Amino acid sequence: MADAPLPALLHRLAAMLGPAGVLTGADTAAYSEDWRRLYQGRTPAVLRPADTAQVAAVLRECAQAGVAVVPQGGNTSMVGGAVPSEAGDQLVLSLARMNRVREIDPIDQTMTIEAGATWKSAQVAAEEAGCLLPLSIGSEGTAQVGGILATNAGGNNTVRYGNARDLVLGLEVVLPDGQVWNGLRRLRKDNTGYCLRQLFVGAEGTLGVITAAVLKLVPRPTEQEVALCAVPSVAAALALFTRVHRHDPAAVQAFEYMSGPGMGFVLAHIPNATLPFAPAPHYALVELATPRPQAGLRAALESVLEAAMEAGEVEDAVIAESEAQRAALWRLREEHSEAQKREGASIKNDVSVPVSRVPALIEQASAACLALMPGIRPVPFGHIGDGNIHFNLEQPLGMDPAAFLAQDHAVMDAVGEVVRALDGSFSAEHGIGRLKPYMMPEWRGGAELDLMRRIKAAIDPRGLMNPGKVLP
Ligand code: 2HG
Ligand code: ZN
Repeated sequence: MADAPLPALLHRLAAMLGPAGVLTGADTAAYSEDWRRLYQGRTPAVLRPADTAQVAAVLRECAQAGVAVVPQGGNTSMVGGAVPSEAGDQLVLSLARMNRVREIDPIDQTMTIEAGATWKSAQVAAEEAGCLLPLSIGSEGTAQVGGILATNAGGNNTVRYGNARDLVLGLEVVLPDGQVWNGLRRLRKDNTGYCLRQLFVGAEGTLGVITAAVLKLVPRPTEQEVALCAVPSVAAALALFTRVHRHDPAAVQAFEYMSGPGMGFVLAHIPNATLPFAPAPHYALVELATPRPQAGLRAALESVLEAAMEAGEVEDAVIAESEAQRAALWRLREEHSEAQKREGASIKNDVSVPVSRVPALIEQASAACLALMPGIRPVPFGHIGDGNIHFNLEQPLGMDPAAFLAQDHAVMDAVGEVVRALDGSFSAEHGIGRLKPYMMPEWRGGAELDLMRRIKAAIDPRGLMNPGKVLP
C-alpha cells in the first residue's frame, strides 16, 4: 500500500524528470510484458532518468511514498525478472537514457559505462579501443549493461572468461533510500572488507539500481575460427569439447551444443537459415580465438577435428571461411530461442550440471519428461562447455498452448529432480525472476535463504525494490 497517493508522486516525478523522462498510457505497454509473454503486467508510468542524480531522486521520492520500483534494462529476461505486477501500482525504471561510455582505458583494460547502454554498444566501443568485452549472449543487441550485471548473465564465453560477475571491477549503485554508492574502482586488487559489488550483481534489482560499472576488457583477438560439427551423440559432443579444450584451453572462446530437433526448428522458422551439410542428430559449434599473432589456429582446429573424426566423435564439419560465414554459423545457434518461440509454446529449464554429466542430464531429463507427457518435444541446447544446458521443451504437436503451459511446474519439477540427482542447479544463468522464486526454499532453503532474506531486509527493509522477484 502506498503511503501517499500515486498521482501526487507522479506529478512530482514528472516535474523532476521532464517530458522525456516519463512514459504513460500506451507507451508503457512494451515495458509491461516480458519477452516470452508469460506475464502481462501494468504500470502507471515508466520513469526514464537522465543521470545518476535523477535515479537517486526517483528512488528517494518512491521510498518516501512507499511505491515499489521495477528496474528494467532491455526487457529480455527469460524468467519475467523485469516486468511490473498485474496490480498496476509498481513504477518501471528504465535507464535507457543513461547509455554513455564514461571512459575506456586500454592500459588498465577497463571500460566505465552507464547501465542503460546496450551490451552490443559496449562491445563496439571496446573493439574501437582495440579490446574485447568478453561476454556474448543472443540478446546483446537489446540487453543492457545494467540488466546483464543485475542478472549475472552468462552466455557463450563463460567457458573462457566466466560470467558477468567475473567482469565487474567496480559499480555505481543507487540504494533503495536514494543514497548513491560510488564504487567505480578499477583496481585488480582491493581487499577491503565485504565485496559489496558482488551483492548487487545477480540480485536482479532487488537490492538497488546499478547505474554504472567498471568492466574488465581483454586484448582483441587477431585470429578467430568457427566450426560447426555434426556429431552422433551428446557424449560425442562432450568428447569433442574435451579434445578441443585439452589441445589449447586458452583458445576456446565458446563451445555450444544443439540438438537435431532444435536445429530443425531454426531451419523451419528462421529466414535464410541453412545447414552446410546434411541434417544430423546433434551438433557442436566451436569457436577458437586468440590475440597471439600467427597462432596457427586454423591448422590446429583442422588437426583436432581430423582426430575427432577418426575417433568417431565428429561425422561432418565445416570451418567458416569468412566473417560472413562465421556469422551464419553462429546464427544457427543464436536463433534457437526465436525458432522455439515460433514453433509454439515452450517450457524452459535453464539448468547446469558438472560438465561431465551433461549427457546423463539430457538423456534422463528427456526420459522423465516423455514419461510425464507423451509427445512432449525436448529441445536441449546451449553452453555444454560450461555445463549449462537450456533443457527446453516444446509443446506436443497439436496441443493447446495454454494447456501445455499450465503444466509448467510439473515439467520443471521432473527436470529438477534429474538435475538435483546430478548435483546441478535449477537456474544456471537466467536468474530467478518471477518464474522461479517458488523453487528457492527447496533448492536454497535453510541458512542460505535465511541469509538472503536478512540481506534483503537490511538493504530494502520496506521491500520496494523489484517486489515478487528472486525471494519467495
Ligand atoms: C541462449 O543461450 C539464451 O540462447 C536463451 O540463454 C536460452 O531460450 C533459451 O532458453
Ligand atoms: Zn544461454
